[in-house]
Amino acid sequence: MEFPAEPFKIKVVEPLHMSTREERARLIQEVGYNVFNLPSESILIDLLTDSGTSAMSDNQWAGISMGDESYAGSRNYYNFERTVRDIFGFQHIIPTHQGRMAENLLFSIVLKPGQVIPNNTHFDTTRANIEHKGGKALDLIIDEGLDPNSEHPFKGNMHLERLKDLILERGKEQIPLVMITITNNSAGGQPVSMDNIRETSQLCHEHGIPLLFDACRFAENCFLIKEREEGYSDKSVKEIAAELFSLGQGCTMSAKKDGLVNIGGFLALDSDLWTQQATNLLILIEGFPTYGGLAGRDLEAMSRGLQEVLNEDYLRFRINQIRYLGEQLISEGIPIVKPVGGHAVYLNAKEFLPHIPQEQFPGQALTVALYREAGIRAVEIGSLMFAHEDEETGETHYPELELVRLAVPRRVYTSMHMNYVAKSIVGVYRNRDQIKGLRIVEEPPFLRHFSARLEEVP
Ligand code: P70
Repeated sequence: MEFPAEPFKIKVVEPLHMSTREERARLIQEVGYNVFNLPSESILIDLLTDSGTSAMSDNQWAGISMGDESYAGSRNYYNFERTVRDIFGFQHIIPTHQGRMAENLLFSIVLKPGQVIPNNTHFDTTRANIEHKGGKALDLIIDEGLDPNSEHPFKGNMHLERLKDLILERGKEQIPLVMITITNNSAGGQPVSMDNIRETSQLCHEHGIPLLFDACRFAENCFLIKEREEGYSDKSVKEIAAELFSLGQGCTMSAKKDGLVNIGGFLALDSDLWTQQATNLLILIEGFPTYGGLAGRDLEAMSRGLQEVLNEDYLRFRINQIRYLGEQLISEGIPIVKPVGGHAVYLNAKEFLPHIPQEQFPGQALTVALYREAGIRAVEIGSLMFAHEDEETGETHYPELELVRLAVPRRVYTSMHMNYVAKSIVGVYRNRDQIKGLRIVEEPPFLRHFSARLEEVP
């Protein structure tokens, strides 16, 4: 196994905070067994998310000092627009403060109640934005994507036959657009192949339905295409991205991931009509079109981050660092989603904790144990995030996958930190039969995982 060396030097450091097991056990109980409620200073290694947690480069920080904070027409907007057009190729670019605002704008203008939006797998905010507007979010991933042990190289792929059946059944009147999430976050950070995107694009084109990308982790997806898909090893990641985006008509983007920034996003569209409608709404709820809820300096950092993320020495390190963590866990017999995907290692909580039934949130129970035993904050991607009641029968529908995601922030932790994480998880695995299930005490009406409170089942 290769030890991935960081292709950067460290210029500024931020101390980590140590705590004892007793302190953590008390705290996690106090916050209702929900790691979103923990103060970050009580955490040693924070793998809650790769979103907004990147370390910016000296070049980005220099850009921050070049902020043009004019209300309209900031030079940073023009730099940002040029960069996004250059990489993504879409006609119109609407900046937003983060990804979910791009989703909110998009679904506010295209979606009518009762309509459906298919995706390989919707992430939580996308699903919630669609449902909040009365639409139905459908996940149409290939079967291999739901099998944690399948080694299929593109487990994020769209199930083309199911998509075709859906289009034939509902028609374009009921499907305002089709989405593809790259990489497929809810199903293990797995990439989508160019071939699959091309076929999806053709199918959509034949039926006059636009195809849009959820592009948060586009550079990682394109790097994995370069590594795994025939015919792409000699192309640059930028060329691969250009080909990929040419197959769709727009994207939503949370630049908090592959934009290498702490805040920022955008909606990019080819359609003049949709752009006009989204811009009108943007001015009402987010900001003027040349800043869209951000400061000029944020746009500059985003523009520079989007260029830097295409650096292939960086991407090789990034993908290999996560693989390095995953392979250490595999070699110790710990059940994870295979192959290791783009931005995170996903523990398979169903196999890790076979004694905890799904209605007692095995993923959340494992997340709690990782924090209590080792000060590591992960996030549950399972029943707490996605289980829901069937509208007609009232029965609870549990997701197929019960995962705990160890999302690695970009350029933040060293490979030594990955060793610590791997060693700690091995320790938790050895004592896994001590881990208890959980039940919900309090929950909000949507996106409950962010704020629910739970207790241990004795
Ligand atoms: C994550 C965060 C955000 C996201 C995403 C995809 C594929 C849109 C968005 C929304 C959310 C999160 C989850 C658990 C813990 C903390 C944060 N994903 N599409 O970590 O983007 O957050 O900018 O509104 O993954 O995966 P935004």
